[in-house]
Amino acid sequence: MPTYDALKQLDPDIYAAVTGEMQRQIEGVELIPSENYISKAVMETMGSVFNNKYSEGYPGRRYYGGQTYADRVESIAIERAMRLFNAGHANVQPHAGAPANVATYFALLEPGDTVLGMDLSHGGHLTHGHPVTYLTRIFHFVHYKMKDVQTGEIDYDQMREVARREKPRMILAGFSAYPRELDYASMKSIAEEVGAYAVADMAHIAGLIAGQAARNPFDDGFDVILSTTHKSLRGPRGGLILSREADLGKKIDKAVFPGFQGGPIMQMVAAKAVAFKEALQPEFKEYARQIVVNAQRLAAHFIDNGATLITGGTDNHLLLIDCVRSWGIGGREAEELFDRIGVTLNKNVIADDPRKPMDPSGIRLGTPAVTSRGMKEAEMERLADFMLAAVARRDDEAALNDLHQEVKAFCKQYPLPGVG
Ligand code: DSN
Repeated sequence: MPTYDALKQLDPDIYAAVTGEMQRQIEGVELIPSENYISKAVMETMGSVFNNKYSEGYPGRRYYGGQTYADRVESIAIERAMRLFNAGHANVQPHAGAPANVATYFALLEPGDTVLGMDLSHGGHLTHGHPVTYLTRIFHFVHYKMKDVQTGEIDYDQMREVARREKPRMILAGFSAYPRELDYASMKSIAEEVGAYAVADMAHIAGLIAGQAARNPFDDGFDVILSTTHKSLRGPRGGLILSREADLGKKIDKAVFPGFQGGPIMQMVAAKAVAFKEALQPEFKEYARQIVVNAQRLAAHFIDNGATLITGGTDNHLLLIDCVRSWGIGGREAEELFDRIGVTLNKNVIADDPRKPMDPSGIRLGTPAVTSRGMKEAEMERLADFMLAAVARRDDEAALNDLHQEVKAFCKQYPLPGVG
């Protein structure tokens, strides 16, 4: 386990917070579907001397000197990302997912252009055109929804009608809270008909695509894939933009730098390269497969015990539970209840939620992190049982304390990757 000796000596307050967080992660169950545990090699690279380097530009075309090693790591990261996703071009510099999305809009759109993306309460993301973002001051967003929340089916005929009427310049696939596989071929055909770019925001499922446990939108002709690197892909926090054609990549490079960002965060670029190497190994395929198997077992166990899941199950790494229908409590109450027993997840809106985002009807949970910890189907049932017991005994302080101790003891059997 890391000892953080220098930090302890210099700054006891931050040392206490870092070690406190480490302990929280060791003793708790992480079910937030966008979180994961990086390996020790990725963590070492993130803490490396590349932090000290400015590298505006791209390999072989930098504005400052001293780029021998920065060029090397960025070139390796680009080559590995392209190989992993079968892409014609990769930009590994976006600082995070939202900047990757914004830079792509700047690369491919003009102010006033229309984007057709998934509605937030049906699973989309803020950057797909929610009115709270500044993006809606620049671009015009229209949205599609599920036609049936029982199955999660999207109405592609309606999407085509909206596209014919609104003439979007970009059609966005992708989500942060949708448990089903999308029909990329239909979306691409709609995009082609109206002359739009087909762009997939795969931040949540990038690890599943890399591990071939989910479909790669490039196989259906998508133009661009956007991603983060820290979710199911299990790398450092950061963003990634891939394009099928190298030519589009030139526009994207210009938009990322100098269009939108300054210097790349080079220790993260290096750590992305390391994570991509891990994802290229045969065992990553098994990891990706197990994420989905675990999510499906978790879903089945909740359903068998009377819970209502949005779309009735999952094809990927995440589940959405309607807590009001399932247990007569709101999402915030459920999040706080599970926190009490050491199970971390997040409250989440459900489709056309009548409640407010800070106290919605649902919770969102997922399996990338627990799968990294080595848990399999039997452990998923155990986790669901802890949570169901907490719901049943939610007014019994002593029972919740006992459950918390049980969760801690359970977690000790599964060492935290990167930490031990
Ligand atoms: N915060 C990420 C998630 O949890 O889905 C998306 O930005």
